[in-house]
Amino acid sequence: MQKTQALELEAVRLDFPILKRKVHGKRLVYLDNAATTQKPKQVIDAISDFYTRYNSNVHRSVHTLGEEATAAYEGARTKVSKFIGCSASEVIFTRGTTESINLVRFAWGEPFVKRGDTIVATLMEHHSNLVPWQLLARKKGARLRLVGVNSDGTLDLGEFEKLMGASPKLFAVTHCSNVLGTINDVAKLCEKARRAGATTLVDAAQSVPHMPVDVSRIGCDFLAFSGHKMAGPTGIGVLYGRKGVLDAMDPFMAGGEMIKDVWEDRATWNDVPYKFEAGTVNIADTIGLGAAVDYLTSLGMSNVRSHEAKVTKYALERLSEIPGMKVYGPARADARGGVVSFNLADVHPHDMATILDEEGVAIRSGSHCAHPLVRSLGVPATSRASFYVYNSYDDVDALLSAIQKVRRLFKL
Ligand code: C6P
Repeated sequence: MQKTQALELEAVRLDFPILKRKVHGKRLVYLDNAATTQKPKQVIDAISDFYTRYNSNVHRSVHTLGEEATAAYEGARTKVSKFIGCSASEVIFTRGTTESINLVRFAWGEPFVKRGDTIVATLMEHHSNLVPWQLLARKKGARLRLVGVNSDGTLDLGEFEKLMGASPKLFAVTHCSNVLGTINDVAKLCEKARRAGATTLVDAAQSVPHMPVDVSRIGCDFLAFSGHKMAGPTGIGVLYGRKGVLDAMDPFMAGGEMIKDVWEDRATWNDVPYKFEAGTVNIADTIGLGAAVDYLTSLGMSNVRSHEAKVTKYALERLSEIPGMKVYGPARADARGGVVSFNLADVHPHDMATILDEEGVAIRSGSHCAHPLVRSLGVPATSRASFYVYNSYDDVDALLSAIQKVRRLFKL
């Protein structure tokens, strides 16, 4: 295949200081990007600049530092809103995807889900988009139903159609599987779910960092993602919520800034999104996320997507040449994100990951916080390589040569 790359790869790699380090004396080949990505100096500098020059609380103090911090914090909200195609008042900052989904569970699920209601999710979900619905269903006496997964790693659309016939209250689905890499057609699924009367939630933890995502085109009510998976810091994430839906919801947490007025026995709520941002927020990391959005925007999300698709295609082709190799998920690289789960013969994934680490290659092994899905594959765990903007064909070659070492050690 032709080894062209859409990004200025060498320049991109220079932006990420950590890529210069060695592991066990070898060049670091970081292929654990679905767990968390590395951070460019632009993001590291933005956080450091906040603490060095204008550290202050936001929305409270009228002094210069307070004004500057508030402007930078709200500036990050505007950047995120433009990045995903919504208005700034529809962007709620949370700690990450997990907190975003739990916010919906408590603030939307508590008032709106009733006994006997149906909630539909899929077998492809990360625990963060499954366990909250199990708990909500149990508490409310509602039913949770899951759309199954076909052997090619796609959703069982026949079962989806059938479950929509039960007029579900909520449809929750991942945009891109963190195990199979499958990209789901969430615009089509959400359109059908909304026609069936459901409120819709998209887990975009593995899509917003890797491809252009426009919530107005998806047409969902909620969409959740994490900063740390998109070159931003840990501890910051986003819940997009459709304005009308957010207005009708209860607050999530109670405390400072989420109120309009408070009396001895009651309170009224601030406007969205502030109604959902109680207490002192994570200012530094929100500003860092804004810098990550700037960084990705400067690369261009279409370029990010096409670069990852090429590297993934190359990885799929090379892995499939290895005897005894089982790769999970859709065969075509254009039907999947930059996540490749695999098993080699009966080598345990933890052994695989440990030996690869000795070669400087960082992958994840385990069940990837998706036990029902991995169980359905008939294995206890998988090895998983996942790519980002700084990964190259050379990184795939390093993965392959480390796997050859595993084959030699296990005499395969
Ligand atoms: N998946 C992985 O290695 P948090 O932890 O809140 O930032 O993201 C949770 C989450 C939700 N949905 C999907 C599809 C995810 O992939 C993740 C995080 C990591 O696959 C850590 S388990």
